[in-house]
Amino acid sequence: MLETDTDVLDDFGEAVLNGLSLPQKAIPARYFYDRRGSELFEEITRLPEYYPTRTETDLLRVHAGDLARLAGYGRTLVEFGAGSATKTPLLLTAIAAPTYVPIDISGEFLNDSAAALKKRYPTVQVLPVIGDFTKSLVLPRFSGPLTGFFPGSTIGNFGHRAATDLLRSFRAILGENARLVIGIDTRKNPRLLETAYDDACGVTAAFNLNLLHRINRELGGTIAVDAFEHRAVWHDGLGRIEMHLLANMDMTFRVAGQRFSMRAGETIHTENSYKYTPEEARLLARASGWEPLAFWTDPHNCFGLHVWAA
Ligand code: AVJ
Repeated sequence: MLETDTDVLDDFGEAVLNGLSLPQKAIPARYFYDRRGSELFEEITRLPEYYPTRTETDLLRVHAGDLARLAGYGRTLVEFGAGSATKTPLLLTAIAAPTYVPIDISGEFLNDSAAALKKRYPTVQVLPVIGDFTKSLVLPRFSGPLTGFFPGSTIGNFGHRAATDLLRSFRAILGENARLVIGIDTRKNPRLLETAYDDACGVTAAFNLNLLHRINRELGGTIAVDAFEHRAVWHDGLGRIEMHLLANMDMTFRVAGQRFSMRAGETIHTENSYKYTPEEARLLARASGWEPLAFWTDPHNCFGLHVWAA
């Protein structure tokens, strides 16, 4: 019988085999973002139901003057992630950053977006760093204090303990007198949250189900994707939206030579997206060694833009 050699499995393969072996099956959310997944996420950010992207973008625009005063004018800007074509330029211009340092795990994605930015802002020095900012990471030396940028409520994908550890490590990476501009999604009416994560056009469903296609494609999976449904549920006690893939029949399948079975009604947990009240966000700052400096929100209190000081 042909068995896939577990030794040759990459990070993704290992995470999937481990995750499918848990009593509550679970796969970390960072594996959504293959090429197709990244395209689908782009589409999500333009959905009427998905308020975070446009709300945060508006906040960056409206508070450009405040950012210039509070977020470190003329400093090197370090972004945790490859950067968004609309949000990054807004902060870069607001603080008149001479140098931009995007950090991302995907070299391909990073170089594409760095090249695009260089073209639009020829006077900004762009120094991409390929690396995993959830692991230990050292930046080249820069003169003067740094400003970090962590938009999109990406922090919401981390549990409270992991979020605190991550923000603490950002502080260590950025060094003395740093600032952090961070977007954090707000706790709100569960119906609004569930709609934002289960849109009428089914784009978020396609984004979630793409993970199964990715497993089939990259890990020789035999999963019947049609036998799964997208679910988004708000968990009030934990303050998070959970995304799941729900099996609608009993089934067995193989991944990388290993056999798995699922019962009808059983799920694979694919994402947590934690939400914070403004007070909880400030507690998160202090718990990870940052001092909250400023907080702005939209008229509906949908999304929070924070500036913290080291
Ligand atoms: C990119 C992690 C911030 O949690 O809102 C969007 C990802 N998942 N729709 C989020 C996502 C479903 C998004 N983050």
